[in-house]
Amino acid sequence: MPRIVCLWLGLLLSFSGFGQSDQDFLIIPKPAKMEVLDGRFMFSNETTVRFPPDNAELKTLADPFIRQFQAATGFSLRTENRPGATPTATLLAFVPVSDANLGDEGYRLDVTTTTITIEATKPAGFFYAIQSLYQLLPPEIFRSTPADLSVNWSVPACRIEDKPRYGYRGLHLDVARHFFPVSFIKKYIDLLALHKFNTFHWHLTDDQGWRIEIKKYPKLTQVGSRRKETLIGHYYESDPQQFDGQSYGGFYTQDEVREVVRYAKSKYVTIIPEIEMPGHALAILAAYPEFGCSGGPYETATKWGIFTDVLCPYDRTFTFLQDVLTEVMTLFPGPYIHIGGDECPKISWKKSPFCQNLMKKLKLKNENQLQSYFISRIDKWVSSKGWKTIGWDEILEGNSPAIRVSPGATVMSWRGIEGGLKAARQNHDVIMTPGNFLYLDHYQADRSQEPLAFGRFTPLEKTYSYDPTPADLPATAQKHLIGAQANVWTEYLKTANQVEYMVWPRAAAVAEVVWTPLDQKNWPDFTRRLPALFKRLDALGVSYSRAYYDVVAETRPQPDGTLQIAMTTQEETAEIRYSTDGSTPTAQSVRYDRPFDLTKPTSVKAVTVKSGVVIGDVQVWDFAVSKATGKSIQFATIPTRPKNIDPALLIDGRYGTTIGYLEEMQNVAGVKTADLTATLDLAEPQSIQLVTIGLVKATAGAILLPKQVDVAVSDDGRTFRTVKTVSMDPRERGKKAIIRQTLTFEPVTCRYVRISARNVGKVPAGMTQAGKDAWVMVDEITVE
Ligand code: TNX
Repeated sequence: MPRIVCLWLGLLLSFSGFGQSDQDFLIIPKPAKMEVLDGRFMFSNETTVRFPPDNAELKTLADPFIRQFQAATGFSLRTENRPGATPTATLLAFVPVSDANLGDEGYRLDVTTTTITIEATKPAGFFYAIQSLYQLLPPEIFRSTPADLSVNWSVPACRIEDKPRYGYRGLHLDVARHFFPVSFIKKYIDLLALHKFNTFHWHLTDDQGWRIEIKKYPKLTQVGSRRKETLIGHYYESDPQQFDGQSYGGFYTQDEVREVVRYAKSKYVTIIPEIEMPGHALAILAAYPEFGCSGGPYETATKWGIFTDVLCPYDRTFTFLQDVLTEVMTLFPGPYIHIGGDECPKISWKKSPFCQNLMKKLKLKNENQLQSYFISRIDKWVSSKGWKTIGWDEILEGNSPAIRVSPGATVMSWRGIEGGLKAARQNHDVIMTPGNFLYLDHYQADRSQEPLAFGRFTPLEKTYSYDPTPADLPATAQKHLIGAQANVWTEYLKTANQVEYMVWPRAAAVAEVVWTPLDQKNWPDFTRRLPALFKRLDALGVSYSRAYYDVVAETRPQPDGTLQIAMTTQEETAEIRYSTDGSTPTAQSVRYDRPFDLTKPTSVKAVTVKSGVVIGDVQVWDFAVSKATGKSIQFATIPTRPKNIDPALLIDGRYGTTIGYLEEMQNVAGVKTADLTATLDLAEPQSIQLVTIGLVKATAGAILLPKQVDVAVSDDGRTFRTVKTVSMDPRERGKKAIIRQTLTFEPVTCRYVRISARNVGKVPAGMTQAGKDAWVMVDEITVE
């Protein structure tokens, strides 16, 4: 009797005596339906592949599988029309069927002990069946050289019937901020296809570089593909900002683009090119200043963000864009072209007499309507060529009954989900790409342990949890929600390895979001399949992130003044090993069984270990332990960064970090314009002689050193006497940092300690943020 396999497949398999094991059925994205059968299908040199003789497309589809199989296993599968196939040999058969249930991308994969039968209505379905077959095989199948002889080249008998939840399943890559060569783009597409994505959104142009050859406008690549240098580190890293002084550039020739498009097609991936307008267009303006309102000169951007110089809606600008899009249309298959539309400041239009006249002539009320005019004029032209427009959700802004994008325009919803849902209710097709779930440039783990990234925090589980279609969306709007896409912006991703690190495994979670039916989606079951994914990615040479295995440490200050450390890792079947002596932990280090206490400042390092092998990256923390540990603390003015602050954050044993954008600094407390004053209650009189406090300096973000820090003590918490005052210069600029200030004084016995960091108030003249309200921000306070 076949068993219906539902959520807890792993449990079922672990005691099944039918030749399957928990190494089986590790397909990502999880198929819609899967039944486990008895026995296994063994591949051998005698296995024959059969497809209808007159079906060239199926042969083209099967050939790469046969080649890869040979490379990894050393077996050469026979195709049936080759002589010598024996009737007893096992058979892999491709059988076209007509079955409306399967749709264009669905398939059935029937595995018995002697035969694998793949049924589908369209080539894409066969292609996805092969991707599932790869993943039923051992991960070594992805090797480019034969694996060792011990690998069992078999697949478990089963019956899979599968089709995608959404028709649009996308992954994006920004090649403008950093450029990636054709070889990498092909590898990226390989991985997309393996996880049953069908769309690659190629973000080809932006302020920092134009990356596609346009024959009619050679300066786009001659000038616009290069920038003279690049910002070092994070946006607010240094004040003034520091640049690397290295010219940077790159672009794809039209031949290369054609080659990539052809390659993607062979993997059933459609490429959508994005040509950004009217904002994010500095690279165009650098090459052709006549399309800007001020006439220039302009230069290709050397840092990130939003720039006020944008395309000016002259007729000649539209002629230029139409010419560019005409060439783009000869290179890509269609039907979609992405025209950007996001983050277009209106400042240059406000200043431009041309724009103001145009607005009058067109009876436009404001510059938002001018943006709408811009987008709808291009959209109309694109539609007239039989193509479909996609734009970021801003393309609906400023629409009026008179001037609006065509109903056929598709909206990519990136600023949360509301814009997308609204567009769907207005009957626009919508692709969901909400930043807080699907932006893979965000951190996926503790930022203090990670390579530099854009800022926010979107761990694997958060990405996995995303459901594009809210249950309460009316059915008429639901049908417009055609799918979802993860975006990969590359401001901080300079190398191919860094891109892969950010994308995998999170893109595998996205694959399951867009392919797997909601009732089959299950986080614990996904994590059961993760180790297999990692092995596949190892075999494919992908630099994925192991953050899923990271040890997470929690500090728990105790009333007795010790600091308890509790550690966890998401991978429950793994052990945690750690050290407290500064050494790198190994599989032989102390095993973590229960929380432990620190009595002095300590560097703790930890790692996850499975079957005696280290599987995660080493995590390192320096914990503070002092007379402040386990005591209580109060603020005179409640800090507003972070929101809803717990004052104990300043004595929780954890130092802060300034990594990320200003709002994303961790374990720091900030007050605007006022002083930051914290009073510690040491519970009983104690002798103290030293206080340390971390002072954040990020002057580009108006976070200044205080003009003075003082320490005062008290016996009753009411009358304080100052024991130490240190002055400093709030105008000190330079690299963003947390500066640890040590304040020593004659030993004094007291119960209360008050530390004040005095705010300069307004940012002094001559500084980057001159005149703005200044912040004082501090991290961990220690007392000795
Ligand atoms: C916003 S998402 C942008 C991009 C940036 C990204 C960084 C979108 C349509 N615009 O230009 O690269 O944030 O996450």
